[in-house]
Amino acid sequence: MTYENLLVEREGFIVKITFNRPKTLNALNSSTLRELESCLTRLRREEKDQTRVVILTGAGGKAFVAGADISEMSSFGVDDAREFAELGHRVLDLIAEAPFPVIAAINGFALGGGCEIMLACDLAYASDRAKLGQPEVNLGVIPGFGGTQRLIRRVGLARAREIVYGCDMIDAEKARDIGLILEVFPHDELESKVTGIAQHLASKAPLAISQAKRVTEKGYDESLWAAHELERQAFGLLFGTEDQTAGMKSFLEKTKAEFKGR
Ligand code: DAK
Repeated sequence: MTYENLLVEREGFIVKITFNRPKTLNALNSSTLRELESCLTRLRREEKDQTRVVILTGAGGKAFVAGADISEMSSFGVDDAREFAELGHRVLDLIAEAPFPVIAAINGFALGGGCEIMLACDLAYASDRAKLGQPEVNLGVIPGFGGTQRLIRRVGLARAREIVYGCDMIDAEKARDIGLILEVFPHDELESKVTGIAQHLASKAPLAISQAKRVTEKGYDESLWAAHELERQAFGLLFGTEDQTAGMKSFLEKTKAEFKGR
């Protein structure tokens, strides 16, 4: 897969997607979003069996993604803005609903749409140089890629309002303390730490992870009863997989299971 604005590299079951517009601090234009849509769709369809974990990061060492591309957005009318928002929502839903975990490696600025991409990922880790935030109100708009709603769910209503109203940048340690990201690593170690986490997840039963992701994602907005029903269905379904047989057999025989994703 080759793209103009993304670098896509595969190592075994792990795919690293790097936003690659360093001159604009990896700002998200429509063409980058369309490329990400096409890349994620391909990983979910044609490369489903080979893909267990995806890592998202930014090129240039200074930014993950510094937001939606303001030069492109500045000329939008109402219809363009709506179309752009729909594209952004589609792409972020592809991340949130992917059958594999997506990890954000925040190696610099993650602002506006960049922070929203991170919020759609399963796990987020940051370098000690990262700065996060939702500065859209400074531009006379609000987060447009689902950020307001995902932010509330991540850090709570009051904290989300403080972040969106105030537009202030949050450093990595504060982001960790308020639950926006999981861990902070020294800048030069971020890549190897995140790769280690991805390898750890890639060794687990992929269909079980996929169901755990689906049930936690969908169940979050359901009633407790409906969410428990989703869990019961997924639990039952997994007993029809080779991985369940292999996992339990390996436990009883005190060996390490090799999961096939079947
Ligand atoms: N868009 C376009 N270009 C950007 C950019 C961005 N978001 N961020 C940085 N750049 C460009 C700069 O213009 C500059 O380009 P040149 O001047 O060199 O040509 C280059 O990247 C380097 O940036 P700086 O020179 O500014 O670098 P500094 O280190 O001094 O500052 C910074 C870094 C990240 C603090 C600063 O660049 C900055 O404040 N950037 C903008 C951050 C921001 O406001 N991000 C949020 C964007 S708004 C919606 C859909 C989506 C959204 C909203 C609504 N609907 C459809 C309803 C989402 C909105 C956003 O994400």
